Amino acid sequence: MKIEKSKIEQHNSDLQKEHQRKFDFAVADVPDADELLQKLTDFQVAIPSWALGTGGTRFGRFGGGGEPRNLEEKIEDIGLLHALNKSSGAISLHIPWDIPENASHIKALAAENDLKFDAMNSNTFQDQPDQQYTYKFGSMQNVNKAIRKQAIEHNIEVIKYGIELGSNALTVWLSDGSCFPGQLNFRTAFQNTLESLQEVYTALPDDWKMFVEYKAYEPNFYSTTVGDWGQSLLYATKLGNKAYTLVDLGHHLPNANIEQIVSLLLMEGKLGGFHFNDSKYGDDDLTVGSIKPYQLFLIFSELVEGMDAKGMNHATDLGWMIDASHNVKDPLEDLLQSVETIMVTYAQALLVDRKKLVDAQNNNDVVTAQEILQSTFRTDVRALVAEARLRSGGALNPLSVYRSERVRENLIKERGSKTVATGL
Ligand code: PSV
Ligand code: MN
Repeated sequence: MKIEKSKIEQHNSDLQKEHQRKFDFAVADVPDADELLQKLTDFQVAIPSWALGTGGTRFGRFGGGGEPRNLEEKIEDIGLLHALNKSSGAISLHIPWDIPENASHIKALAAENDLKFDAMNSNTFQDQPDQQYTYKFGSMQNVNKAIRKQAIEHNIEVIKYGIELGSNALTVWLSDGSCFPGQLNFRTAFQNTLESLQEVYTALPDDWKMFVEYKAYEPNFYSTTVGDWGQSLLYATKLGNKAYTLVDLGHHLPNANIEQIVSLLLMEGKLGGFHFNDSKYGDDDLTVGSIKPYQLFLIFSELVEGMDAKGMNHATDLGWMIDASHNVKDPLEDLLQSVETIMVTYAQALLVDRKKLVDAQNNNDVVTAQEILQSTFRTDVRALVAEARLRSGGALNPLSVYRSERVRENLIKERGSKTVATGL
């Protein structure tokens, strides 16, 4: 399904007067509004191909209908989101859930929808029907060399698909680890994993990056072989300058100071990619900013400060992706909410008065430092984000157009009520 441009224009003209009033108010306090709006326009968040259907837990899954049945329909869904918000201009594929059988056709379809191919994701955390060896006891860490080889070859195949599509990054997330003490030797597991990653790294084109994603636990519950940012950084450092750490917000133990982690990784030039979601307890994969919006703001504040300190381009020097799951909401509505929150939080982080903050820090003025951050966090920047969207041809209120155009109902009519997106 496509939303006609005229519908978005009609919606915008209906809201224009109200928007202008809010925008005039918000922009009055912004020192360089054009620069800010340009940064917001440039910033794009990739949507993973596996987030377009209803997720589930090990207790069940309650599909909402109209889910994309193939890669083409996934691209159409992201195209629809992007037409509405103009900030979702990239797709991240998971192999083998989304093998591009005909790469030039898939590339053309993505271009038609104004989408780029973000990082490619490999999968050695599940067994596939045609696979020779099982990953039950790990993939790259496995004590069996033939199993490690199978995992290496899979990753190299993923790179090949990515080259055909014009991607330039590989994200490796390993579920490797152990469920019980004594099950494996930590150093052997690390060394096997490192050697396997090294072989994949050798196959990486010069202009590609490799993201090593860490996760504290799940599906393994005693140890994880890439369990935290220290281990990821160790692998990335040993691999070389094309390897980076990837931070997924849900992959930390409770109350971890993620803003400090990203700050130090940026300082070391080793932060490569980012997966947005939110959580209350574990890797809950909830809508971005739905549980801990202030933490998200503090993380964004460090990202902006750290990237500026290195002269990095906010939009292109890191890989930005949503990695969420939608159990009770319409996945597309949830993604619109997540992207909106990311844009709002990014805008707020851009508005932090860095000079005043540095002065407060240098004077050990804790109260002022806190006031600066909290008053920026409490500033309503939604009209600034909406203005950037308007200037790019998006909708002032994407969610409202999505609902008034009855997108889900139409998708159910088109695709049926029982479809299940691949990978779910
Ligand atoms: C693992 O929990 C993860 O965050 C990795 O990024 C995976 O590739 C993704 O979720 C999808 O399962
Ligand atoms: Mn992730």
